[in-house]
Order: sequence, then structure tokens, then C-alpha cells
Amino acid sequence: MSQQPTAKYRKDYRAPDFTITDLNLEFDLEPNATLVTAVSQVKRLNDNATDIELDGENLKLVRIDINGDAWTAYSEESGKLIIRDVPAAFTLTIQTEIDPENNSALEGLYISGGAYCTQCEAEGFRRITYYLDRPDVLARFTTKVIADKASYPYLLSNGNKIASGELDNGRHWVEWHDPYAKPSYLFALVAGDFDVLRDSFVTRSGREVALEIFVDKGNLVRADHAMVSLKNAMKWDETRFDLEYDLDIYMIVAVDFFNMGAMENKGLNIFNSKYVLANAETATDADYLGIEAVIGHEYFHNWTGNRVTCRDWFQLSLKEGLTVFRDQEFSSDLGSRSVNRIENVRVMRGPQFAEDASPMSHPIRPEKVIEMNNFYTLTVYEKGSEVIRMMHTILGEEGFQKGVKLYFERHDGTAATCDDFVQAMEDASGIDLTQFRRWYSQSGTPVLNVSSTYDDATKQLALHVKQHTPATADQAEKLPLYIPLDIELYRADGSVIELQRHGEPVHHILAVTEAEQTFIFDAVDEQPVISLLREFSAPVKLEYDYQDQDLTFLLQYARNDFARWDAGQSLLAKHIKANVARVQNDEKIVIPASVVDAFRGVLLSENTEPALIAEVLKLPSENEVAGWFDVVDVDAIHRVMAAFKQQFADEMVDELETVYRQYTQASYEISHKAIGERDLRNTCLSYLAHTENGNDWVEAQYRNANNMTDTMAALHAANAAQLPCRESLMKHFSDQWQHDGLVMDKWFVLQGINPAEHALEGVKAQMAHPAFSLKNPNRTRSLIGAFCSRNPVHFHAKDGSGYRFLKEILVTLNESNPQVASRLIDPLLKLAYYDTERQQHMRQVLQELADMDNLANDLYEKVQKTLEQ
Ligand code: B3K
Ligand code: ZN
Repeated sequence: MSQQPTAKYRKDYRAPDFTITDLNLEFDLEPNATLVTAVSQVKRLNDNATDIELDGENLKLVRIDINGDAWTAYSEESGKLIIRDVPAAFTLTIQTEIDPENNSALEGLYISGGAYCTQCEAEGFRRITYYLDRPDVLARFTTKVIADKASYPYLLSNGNKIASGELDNGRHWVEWHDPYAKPSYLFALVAGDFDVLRDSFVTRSGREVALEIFVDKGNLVRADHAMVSLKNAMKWDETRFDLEYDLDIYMIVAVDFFNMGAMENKGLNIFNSKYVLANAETATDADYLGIEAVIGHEYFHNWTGNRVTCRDWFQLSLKEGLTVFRDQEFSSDLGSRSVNRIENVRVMRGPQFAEDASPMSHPIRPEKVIEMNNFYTLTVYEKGSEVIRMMHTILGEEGFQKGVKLYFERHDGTAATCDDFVQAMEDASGIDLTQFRRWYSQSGTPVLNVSSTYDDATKQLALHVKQHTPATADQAEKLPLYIPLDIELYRADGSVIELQRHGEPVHHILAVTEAEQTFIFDAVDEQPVISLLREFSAPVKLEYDYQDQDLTFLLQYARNDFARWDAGQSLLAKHIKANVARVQNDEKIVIPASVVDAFRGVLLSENTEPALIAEVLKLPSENEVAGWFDVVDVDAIHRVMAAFKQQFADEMVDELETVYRQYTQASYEISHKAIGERDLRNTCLSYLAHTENGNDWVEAQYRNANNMTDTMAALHAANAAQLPCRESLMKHFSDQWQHDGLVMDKWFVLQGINPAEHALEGVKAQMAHPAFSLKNPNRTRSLIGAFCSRNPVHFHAKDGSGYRFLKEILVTLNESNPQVASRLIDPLLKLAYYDTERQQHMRQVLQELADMDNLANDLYEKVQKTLEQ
């Protein structure tokens, strides 16, 4: 390892010595030599400071002026420009030259498909100019963009357009002004030639906002759903959160080369085209829902992120946890609340719990960071949103909204902390959240152990609740948390027993605050069935000794859809775990008929929403199952999950066939009802594929499909069941779509998760496919990412071939795009959960990475933490 990167600690936060109130930027765009002129109005905040330290990376410094005169008292150090002996207030002009064309890291200013675009969060602005690149420096930006008019007719930046003009040699310019002071990470610039979808939105107070979506030429037909989603989001934020948009224009640009989903730059969102483009031929229902969620998410950031931003990057969850909560509520209000909840909980229990048990474990407000890009995690986002959701549960919608109002009253236009948010919630509601704040500082997944005793003589039920959080890689000591525990009691006839104590009603959300606590309920007239952790009221692992008959009862009778699904999951978990043990002891797999019958009951249930039936019938992923074990036996898990699929298919074949036929759809419609029905039908197909006539079912669906959802469901089924038609259908699809990378991503994923013996050879071969490129993050994630993170049996091949393959890819991406590399490496971090032989192979490739002399900080942080374990 060449040089040790330095870590930053939350406790070391210091207010800046200087601030910048106004920034005038000028970009003279050239692919290899863009000239950036940045004129800042600088003000000293700390009287003792004589030198100003600016951040900058990969920049060629052209000149520095202070108040119009050349300034020579400066030095350039790695990542810094230190200007000495500066006055208390001054105009600072810095000119730098950058090379967007060779910027393969996709951070700062780069070129995607012939258009210039930017990505500045978290610390990309320093690749554009030397600046105080930290979120607590808020300036008003004016940006002038100059470029060749024929190639780049659209020149965009944040705020409102204030001027434009023509220059000699075919160049033109446009100037933008953003009246809202913002940190540099929210800056954006786009220059290119696009098709534009235009619309408008009239806000509640009657202001008209122009809406513009910029897409690659020819893609206009795929932008409608994004526009509808945007208008829905604007309306929803007014209705539910009382928040209105604040500029005259809102622009979204879709680009093909993008490291993540999208970016909330003020007034000019830049999106991965995956989250903009959709029509029936090219996008699945999941894509449609993903677009709605991400368009909503970025729009909601305008208040939670942009109007109130983060004081420092340790506070990232202030904007991300809150905004994820808001986008989840948006999707739930527009679609099915229970299905949304189920999907979010799957992410928590699968990959988030795994992250919290890995060497990268961190609280939702991290304490120590080497590479900030490594902390855009499921913990900060999804667990962060669960923490907001718990406050919502504790305060109720009304109390929560009062808290949000107070938060904006206090902090609009400033950079705030997570604690500021909790304080507003506390002050608005009068509820003491002192202990609750530990959710911000404590990492790891708490375990909630519940047992119950029922006294038939006194008609009392006692719930004994114990909580503990196992030590994590980053933190040994854990304290009891404030855990809202949502419960319900049922009689054998399915009716609900009201909770009461000493004749008074008791709220169904219990406040668990101690390491051990007992809750007693009176007048419980019979031994009840207890529904626990309803709605996943806290991000914890629940332990309760459920009998099969309690779970089948809840699966059938619980009044709450989420609780029904959850009972089905617990029933599966019990029998999956037992069978993994059987396989390991060379015993036969046993799935009792009563378990299959319980699921058959749901499949045939007439008063259950089809979307919910589909969710109930989906088996947990092999990754989620892996998370239940201290030592993961990928092969045993795979065999058990295959056996469940096969037995469910064999024993329910008639019912699956009936339901599959029942939901045949004549035309394609994007409504939540139609999406749910398709999901059920395609879930049936995923089982039917494993039955005698599987090949016919799947092939017929593929041939008859009039939309991408049904096409992909057929391909998925053919791939998963390794049907004879797989080969020809895959070829047909690739011939049809090889010109379209976004569509081909779906096909690359199937190659990645191919269960066939030769999966790795297939993946390697597909890297030569004309539609594949390691330079494109979407392609890389689809093929390589799917293989490494969603094909456990082959990635974890005993001979270490999967690990060595990933290492080779990481060595390449380490130089070209370390952010993408750092996402791909995650499966290797879970090394401690595998057998000695696999651990040795994993350790070896990690060591080889550690020994590289140019390892990027992104990978360094993860490799080092894992090897240190
Ligand atoms: N705020 C951006 C994520 C930036 C990631 C930087 N590596 C998108 C979002 O969360 O909305
Ligand atoms: Zn976000």
C-alpha cells in the first residue's frame, strides 16, 4: 500500500474559518481542456485565521487573483490549495483547467454519451475548481456556460436562466442564477443535444413552474411516466407535507453513465437514465415503480436536503433517511401500502442487516469516515428512514408534521444536524426523545427476545421482553434503545382482544426501553395468538417461539396485511433453518404438508389483494437466508430453497395453473391493480416453470407477451428452472435488444444469476457482448454485480474462482471508477461468515488488493477493515 489515507471523525467538526457568500462561475467547455473561472466573495469568520485552505483534486491551476491582482502567496498540497495572508473580505478569482473527456470516475465534470454533465455529491466539486467544498458553506451561484452551439444547443445549470448570447466561431453561452444559497455539492451543469419533454405545474399558491425532462434523441416516447411521476410528487408534497416548489423551472436530465440512481441538484436533477426512461416495450412494472420512487425522492430533497442541508457529511442521514421516509410514504399513498412496506422490510432484513453485521457496520450517523462515497449505505438510507419512521410511529402523523414544520421554521436556509431534527420533533410534541437518540449513535441490529405467559385463572397475559444489541466491528458496548413494539392479540375465532390494564385501554405500541421489561394485560379472555412487531415497527430481529399453528393462524386471520405476510415468512424461516440442518447431517429434506397447505390457502383466498398473495408466495432470497446463520453453507441453502420451490410447485400445480389463467390480461395497463395482478400471475409462472409442462408455459408466455414485464418474467423463469427454451429465448432477446443498453441490463442480470454450472464462464463470455462495457456502471452492475451478489453458489465456488474473477475486475475499476469498484466488493467483506477454505481464498484476494500501490481510498477503507477483523 503506498500511502495511508487519513480518516475524518465526527467529533472533530469545526465551523469553517471563512465562508463564500456568492460564487460566479464561467465554464468554457472543451472536451480535454475546459477552462473554469470561479469568482468567489470570501468573508472571514474566524478572526485568527490568516490563510484560507481550499479543496481541489486533479486540477491544473491557471491563475489566482485577489481583488483583481495576481496573488503569489499560495502553495498546492495534495488535495489542497493554501492561500496565505488573505484579507478579511475579498474577491477571489481562481482559474483551473480540467479534462472532462478523460474523467472515467464520473465525479466532477465528465462526458456521458456526448453530453457534458456533473456529479458533485459528496466531494466532486473539488474536481472542478478549488473551493470550500463542504456542505456548511452556502453561496448564491451564478453560472455562465460557453460551448459550441451545434453540438451543445442546451446549456443548463441551477436556478433560473438570466441571459444568453452568441459568440464567434459557432459558440454560444447561457447564464443561470440560483437565488437560493447552496453548498457546492448541489451544483450542476449540463451541455448537450437532447429531446425535451415539456409540461408545467401550478403550485398551490398559483405559481406556474415549467417542467422539462431532457433525454437522448429518440427517447421522448419513454419520458411520459417520469413526467407524470414528477407532477404527482409535487402535488403530494403540497398535500401531505405542506411543501411547495420554490423556483420557476424544474429540470431533469437523463444520462447513461451515472454512478448511482440520481442527484437532487437544485432545480437541475441529473438522473441515471434507468430511472427516467420507460414504456411498455422496454420497462417492467418494477422499473415503473422505481422511476416513481426516485423521481419523488429527488424532488422531495428540494426541501429535505436543499432548503435545509447537512452541516457535515456525518449528518448525511438527516437528508437521506428523511427523504427515503418521504419517498416510501409517497409510493405507499399512491400505491399499495402493504406491498411497499413488505418490499422495504425485505431490504432491511436482507442486505441492511448483513451490512450491520459486516466490517463496515456503522451507526446511521457514522463516527469515522475515510471515503465519504462509502457511506451512501443501506444503513444511512434505509435504516435511517426506519429511525424517522419510528419517530412517526411514536408521535403520530399530526405530531410528526408539527415537528417537521418546526424543523423548517428553525433551519430553512441553513446547514443542520440530525440532532436539530430530533430536537424539533421533541419540542413540537413534548415527548422525551433522549433515549431515542441512541439510534443515531449505536450501530448493529438489536435483538428483541419476547416470551409470554398466560394465566387462565386471572385472565392475565404477561409479555416478557428482552433487548440486546450484539457487538459490531465498530463498537463493542451497546445500550438499551427505545424500541416501539406494535402488537395485537387474537382469539381463536380470529377476533381481536382489546389491550387493557386496570380497566384502562393500553396503546398497541409498547415502549420498550429497558434491557428487560414485562408488560401485563388484563381481561384477556382466552389464551391469545400474539401478533408481534406489526408493520416492522422497529428495525430489530424478533425472537419468539412461535408454533406452526400460530403462524398459519396469523397468515390466515391477521387483520393487517403486513402481519399476514410476516407470519408466512416466519413459517418459512422455521422450516428452511430446520432443513439446512438436515442437509448438513445428510438427512432428507422435510416440508410438512401443513406448511404447503397454509400457502395454498393464501393462493386461493378470494378476499386477499393479488399483489399481497404474490408477496406471500415469494420465497426469501438465498442471501436473506444466509443472514440467519453464523456460518453460511451456500450449497445447503441452495438445495433447501430449490426443494421448497419444487415442492410448492408440485403440490400446488393445479391451483397455480388456475390462478395463472384467471389473471390473463388482454391489454397492458399501468395501474396498481394491473401491476399487482401481473405480479401474481408471474409469481405463479415462476413455480409452474418447475413442473412437467414448465417449458411450454414459459415459452408460450414469452411468445405472447405484449409488455416487458411478462417477457422478463418468462425469461427469469426459463433461467431459474434451466428450461430447454432458455437458450433460444435468451438469443432472441439479445438479437432484438442489443442496441439498447438499458434493456440489455435485464439480460445481463440473468447471465449473472444463471444457476448453471458454467455461470462464471458465461459471465466472462458476455463481457465481450457488443452491448457490454466495463466503463458503464449500469452494465457492470448488471452482469458482474449480479454474479457476485446474487449468485452465491457460483460466486462462492469452493475453488475461489469467483473471488479471483471479482479481484481482476476490481483491479481495473480501481483506476477507472473506484466508486463502482467499492460497491462491487461488498460480498467479499462478509468473509467471516464462510468456512475456513473459502475464508482463505477471500483473504488472499483481499490481501492482493491491499498490496497494490495505487489502491483508491474507496477500496482501501473496506479492504483494510475486513483484513483487520
Ligand atoms: N444524494 C444523491 C446520492 C449521492 C451519492 C454520492 N456518492 C442521490 C440521493 O440520495 O438522492
Ligand atoms: Zn437522497
